[in-house]
Amino acid sequence: MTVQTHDFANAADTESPLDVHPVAGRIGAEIRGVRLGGDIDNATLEAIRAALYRHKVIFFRNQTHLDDATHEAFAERLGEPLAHPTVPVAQGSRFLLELDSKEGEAASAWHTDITFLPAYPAASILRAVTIPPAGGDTLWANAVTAYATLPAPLKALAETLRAVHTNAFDYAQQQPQATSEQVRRHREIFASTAYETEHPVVRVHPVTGEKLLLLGSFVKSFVGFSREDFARLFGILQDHATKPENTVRWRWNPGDVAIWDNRATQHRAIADFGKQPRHLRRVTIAGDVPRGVDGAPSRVLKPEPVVAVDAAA
Ligand SMILES: O=C(O)CCC(=O)C(=O)O
Ligand SMILES: [Fe+2]
Repeated sequence: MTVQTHDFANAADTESPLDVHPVAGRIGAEIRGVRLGGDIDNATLEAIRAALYRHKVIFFRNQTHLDDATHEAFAERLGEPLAHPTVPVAQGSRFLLELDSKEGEAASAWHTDITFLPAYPAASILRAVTIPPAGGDTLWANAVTAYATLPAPLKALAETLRAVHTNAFDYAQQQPQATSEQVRRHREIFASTAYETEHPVVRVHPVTGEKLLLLGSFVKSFVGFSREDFARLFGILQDHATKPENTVRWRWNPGDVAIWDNRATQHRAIADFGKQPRHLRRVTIAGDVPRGVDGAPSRVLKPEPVVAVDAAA
């Protein structure tokens, strides 16, 4: 029997020196035979970077040798690590964000990390420490194919939109099951400084040149839209971006590492694991200020930028 191979968006790169196994049809690949760490050789690092841009999220099993220090050391090889702007780093670490579920909570709304900042992270590196025997998977969606599969009139409309992203949203409204302690933590830690940034809804990826949809749960409005019109149009675009066909789902084992192109994806946890322990640690890599299709950059709204006063004026 002849096996026919047909093109699909997420095919493996025949030129890659790595052992790459695409997971879903549009996004995600597992890479085997690599040991991550600060001592990784340059050729492997470059091949990892290429696989990251191609597959948008890449997975490595059995990285149980990693601890906080070697996780950070690997991140420093990939780029410039960036601590979370409001959540204190995990004890004893320089950049690590701890995601330790208490009472079953997890980041279960679709989002791109830290888009309330203008130069939000280019990539995130997430390491699984404790994973429930069942449940607690993570989903990623491809923001490039999300744009590419829109009908032409919606592409044209999306390219004209600007969205306001903020960390100071109503957590209790977004997570109606949240305990009062979780709501308090959101307000007093996550949103202790309110950040707001206006981004283009269609961003041009600075490395691949691909157009992509920049949305997710930090978006609170479209510039010039009423609440109602925003909610409907956001729903159309966001639902399109996160259709199952556009996603990959990862079943974690402790010691797994996922690295995603945080410019080209959204992701969310699946909070189906009750009160079983679930603990992961993340390092993010600094990004750049987005530009829309017209070349216009993103704009900081809060904290209010200090405008230099011209002494001569
Ligand atoms: O807990 C998860 O599965 C995802 C957490 C998350 O959003 C992140 O690490 O950025
Ligand atoms: Fe996240």
